[in-house]
Amino acid sequence: MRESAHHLHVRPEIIEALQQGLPIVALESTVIAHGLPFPQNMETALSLEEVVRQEGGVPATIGIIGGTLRVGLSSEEIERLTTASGVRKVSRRDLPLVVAHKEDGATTVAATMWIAHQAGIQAFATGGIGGVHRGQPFDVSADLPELAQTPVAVVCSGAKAILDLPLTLEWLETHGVTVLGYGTDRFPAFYSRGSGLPVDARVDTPQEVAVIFRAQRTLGLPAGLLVGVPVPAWAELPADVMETAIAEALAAAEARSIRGKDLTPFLLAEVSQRTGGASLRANLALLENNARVAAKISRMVA
Ligand code: PSU
Ligand code: MN
Repeated sequence: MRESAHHLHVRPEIIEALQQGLPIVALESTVIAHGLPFPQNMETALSLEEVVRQEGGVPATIGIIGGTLRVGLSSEEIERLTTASGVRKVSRRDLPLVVAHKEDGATTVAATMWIAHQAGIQAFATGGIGGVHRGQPFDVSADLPELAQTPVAVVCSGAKAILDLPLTLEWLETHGVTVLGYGTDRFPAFYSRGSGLPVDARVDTPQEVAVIFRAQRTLGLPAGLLVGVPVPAWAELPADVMETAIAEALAAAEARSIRGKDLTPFLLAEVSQRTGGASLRANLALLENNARVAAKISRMVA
């Protein structure tokens, strides 16, 4: 851990785990503050930590409280981020603002990766990464350049189908991010198990992921590793139901001129409403499953 990072506060349990080389899994807070409705967000945040523990890992939920970057949040702090209004969605460019203004913030995949790396954590579980937005090839999530420059293994169910998945994968290729399929050779499409687009390699065990992660480090490559885990089959949404809901959500966003950082949360909420909550069920199922897989991987890379 960098001594200079004095805006970083790491919980004692996690400092100890780092010192003893125990497996640690970082968890993000934007998905709980802005990606899921209350009270499921609070319940999910706590159950993801529990899942990591059941698999023998130490959970490190990351967020920002009063301008301090926190690695490991208490349940009171998690509650504060899930219930308070005006919690900023913090990606990399927002970090100096929340610190300077001593604000609360929920960290995206990009900001969570950066903070996890500052703390020395190598594995991270989330739902889906940001990507290139459909019809807006210049709206590229800061998650993508973060993956290109921060060496953390990110376990996710691909990128949300609200995004342009072919362009997202092209971007990752251009910038040297290795994309794995966990138990699949297709890139997962978040609510559905496959996008039909190929990954760079299929892996079937946490060991295989760890060997590739270590090879990246041996080579001195700066990039993170993207591990795509399909949503469990029982929670998957049929692609046509999904596509209809997404098309409607995109039209609603267009009609209301919703852009930039508000676009992802808006689309997620719209899609959830239009699928009668089935997309929310899928979202919760894949989050838990990804936390489990990330914990297994963390035991191999610790
Ligand atoms: N995936 C989800 N729900 C979310 C997000 C991803 O299932 O809420 C969040 C993540 O925190 C991700 C962010 O980093 O959306 C991407 O936002 P943007 O497209 O504005 O970069
Ligand atoms: Mn964006």
